[in-house]
Amino acid sequence: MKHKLELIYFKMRALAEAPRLLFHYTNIEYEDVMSWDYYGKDWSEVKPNIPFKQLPMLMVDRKYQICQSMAIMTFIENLAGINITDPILNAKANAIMQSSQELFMPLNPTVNFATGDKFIKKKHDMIPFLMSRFEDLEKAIIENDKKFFILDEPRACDFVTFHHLDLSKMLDSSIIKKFPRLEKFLEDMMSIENIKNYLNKRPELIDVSIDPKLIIDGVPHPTGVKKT
Ligand SMILES: N[C@@H](CCC(=O)N[C@@H](CS)C(=O)NCC(=O)O)C(=O)O
Repeated sequence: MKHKLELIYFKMRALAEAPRLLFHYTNIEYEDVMSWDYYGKDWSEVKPNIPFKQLPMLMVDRKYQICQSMAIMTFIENLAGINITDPILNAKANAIMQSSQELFMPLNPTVNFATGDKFIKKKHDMIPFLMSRFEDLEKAIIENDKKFFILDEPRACDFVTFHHLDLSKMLDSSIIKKFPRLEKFLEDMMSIENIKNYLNKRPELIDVSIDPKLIIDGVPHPTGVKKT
């Protein structure tokens, strides 16, 4: 059964990115909609009525509200019929997905919003955590001995990991270079045709650490939760 799928979010490259990548990989049609366009109101008015008061949220058939980006990922995998059914592999995949998702804070807000000295301090403070988590991820992908983290084809955990590793390059491009197996993983993900196409056409994130903006339909917009 085909569903109407609307992914509601803001102007930032953060938690909607893995769902977008997975939608493109699985060729599932969906629409990206900004919160203010969907609701016709400012986020401050919308927030109290959203199930967990945050976005992204996937609206299914204008009826079901799926919050929490990891729940959205699992839902897309199930819709596409690519969910990992082996309980051990499924648990391993979830551990990878959760461990990568923990990179969200403070990596994503820093890249999308921090500027000047605040950016420098936040970056400096988070580097030990990033190094340690990247080390764990590199070890996991080497031990599993497949092309991607669990299988020879990517699954939800790979798209979540891809997003955070890819974003880390905008914080400091030298970190990922210390992890050759993770760099190879990024290359393998980027060479998947649908992913390559999506990455080439997605809004570009510019002026990180100075005055971050997303270029949407050719127009630079400051990152954030407000209509511009
Ligand atoms: N655990 C949630 C976190 C969602 C989250 O932090 N959303 C942020 C944007 S990335 C948000 O809604 N910010 C606006 C607000 O909290 O009012 C998830 O994975 O979806």
